[in-house]
Amino acid sequence: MRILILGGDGYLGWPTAMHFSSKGHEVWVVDNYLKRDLAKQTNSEALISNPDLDRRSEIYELITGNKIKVIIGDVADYSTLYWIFREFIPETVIHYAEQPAAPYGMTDFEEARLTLNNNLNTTLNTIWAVMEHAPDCHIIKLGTMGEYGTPNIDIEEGWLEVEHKGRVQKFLYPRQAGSVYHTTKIMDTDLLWFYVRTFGISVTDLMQGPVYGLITEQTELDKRLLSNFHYDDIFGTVMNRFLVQAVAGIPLTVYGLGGQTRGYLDLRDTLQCIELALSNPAAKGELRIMNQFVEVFSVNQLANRVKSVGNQMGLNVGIYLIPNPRIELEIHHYKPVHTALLDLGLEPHYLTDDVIEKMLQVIQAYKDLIDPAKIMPRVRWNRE
Ligand code: USQ
Repeated sequence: MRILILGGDGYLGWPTAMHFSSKGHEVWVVDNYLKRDLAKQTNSEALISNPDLDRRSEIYELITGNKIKVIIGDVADYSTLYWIFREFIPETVIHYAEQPAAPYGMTDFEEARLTLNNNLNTTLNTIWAVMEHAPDCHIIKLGTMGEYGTPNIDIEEGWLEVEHKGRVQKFLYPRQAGSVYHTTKIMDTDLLWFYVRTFGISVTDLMQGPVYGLITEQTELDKRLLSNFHYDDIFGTVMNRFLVQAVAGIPLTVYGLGGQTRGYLDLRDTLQCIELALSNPAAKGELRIMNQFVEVFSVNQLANRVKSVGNQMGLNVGIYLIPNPRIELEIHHYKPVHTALLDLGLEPHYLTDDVIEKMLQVIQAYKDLIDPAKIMPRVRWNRE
């Protein structure tokens, strides 16, 4: 299959590219290094400095014999995406080309505007490139569980049937995000839904929870193929941050009461879920929404798991409850449905003690690269 990956340099994009290329698909990746640039500007560089995409693709080809074609370009610029689609005519496009960090978008006005402009333009451009040059192409779009927020009712998988004054209709599940970044994902879903119901394109929108981990089958081939793993307060997700803090001997930074609950998944399961979506495409005129996570944990539960495994390994792991830099519920109901991907055949990797231990061991090799200045939160939702 011809697979186009937008945002191919990212934490998820690069492992996805190697995964599909290793299965014999023809893979092109596009990226403009936006995330690398923002990370540099904010002193939030990844733990392991990765070679650029051209170099990573060369290394990958030398080791495996498989090719990944790299295009350095901005998906938010339609003329770039237009020629790529005209030339490649992808059968599936996987859209990761977004500013992915909630704290970054909450920094100030310019950061909010960049997040909004980039994320909505990349989505609109993808939709139009498909409609104009590859109308049969299936769009797989990475959304977020954060679109739903933390409502006081169970979270359904994308849609909710509403009965009102004796009549019934299915609507997008009500969404109320906790950051401008998460709000752009809601807007993306609305845009996709408009073009699906009006022009009949085929879309899978994956509501993903926070991802952890840095190991996939292909990253094991050579350490230069590792994903760009962040542990900073801006681009790092909570579990990855806790793993690095445990190795560095810094108490785990639980925000507020630590009852914030989310659905988590292993990086390897992101690849599995994307593959399941790709092999079982949405129909034309269908917006298929699937909740993409494996297990539900509170921040306190994650911290306690890392502490317990870390201490068994001889690390000295403490937990530090710090004032929450975000505005979010710290104790709340959280019961999201997540059966669609399991029904398609997802075989989850669970967060066992062995998995935590293996991740800590990998990170221990990079202990000297950990910069403690990147740990404490620098962005606050409350601007006072
Ligand atoms: N948290 C801590 N301590 C930390 C970091 C985070 O207690 O040191 C808490 C946060 O306050 C939050 C929870 O952990 O309640 C998750 O935070 P996160 O930074 O791991 O995740 P989030 O900002 O929501 O964003 C991440 C990805 C984003 C993706 C999202 C899925 O950056 O791209 O969309 O996870 S979800 O959280 O389900 O919306």
